[in-house]
Amino acid sequence: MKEIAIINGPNLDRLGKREPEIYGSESLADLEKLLRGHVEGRGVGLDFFQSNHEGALIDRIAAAAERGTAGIIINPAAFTHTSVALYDALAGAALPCVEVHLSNIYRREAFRRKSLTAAACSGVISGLGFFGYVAALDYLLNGAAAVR
Ligand code: CA2
Repeated sequence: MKEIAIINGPNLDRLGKREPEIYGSESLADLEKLLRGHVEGRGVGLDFFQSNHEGALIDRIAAAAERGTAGIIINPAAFTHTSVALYDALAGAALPCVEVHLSNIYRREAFRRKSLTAAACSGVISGLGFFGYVAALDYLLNGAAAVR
C-alpha cells in the first residue's frame, strides 16, 4: 500500500486552542480526520505524526525514507525558519516532499518570511489553511518526483 507521511512540527498540537485568527479554530485531530477521509478507499496509508522536538522530526523523516514512503507533507512550524538539520534530513531522504503552512508566512513577521527547509522540497503551499494539506496530498498521489 502506498504511504504518505504527514509530519507536523512544534506547537501544532495546540491548533484550535489559541490564535484562531491566524491558524483557524480546528484542531490537529480535525486535520487528521479530514486527510484520512480524503484518501478513504484509494488504497493509501497515512502516517500522521506531530512532535515538538527537532530530533524526533528528523528521525521520522529518516524512517519514512527507509520504509520507501511515497512522499512527505511537512509543516516544520517554527523550525522552518531555523533548522539546517531538518533541511539536511529532507534533502537526504530524497523523497517527493511538500512544505505546507497554514498561514501565509510572507504576510507575517520578517523572521517568518524565510524558509530554510523549502529548498529541500518539491514545492511550498502557504496560507491556504487545511486545504494546503489536501492539495499537497493530491499532488503527491499524482506521482510527484523527488527534488534533485
Ligand atoms: O503557518 C504555519 O503553518 C506555521 O508553520 C505555524 C508555526 C509558525 O511558527 C510558522 O511560522 C508558520 C506555528 C504553529 C503554532 O501553532 C499554534 C497554534 C495554536 C496555538 C499555539 C500555536
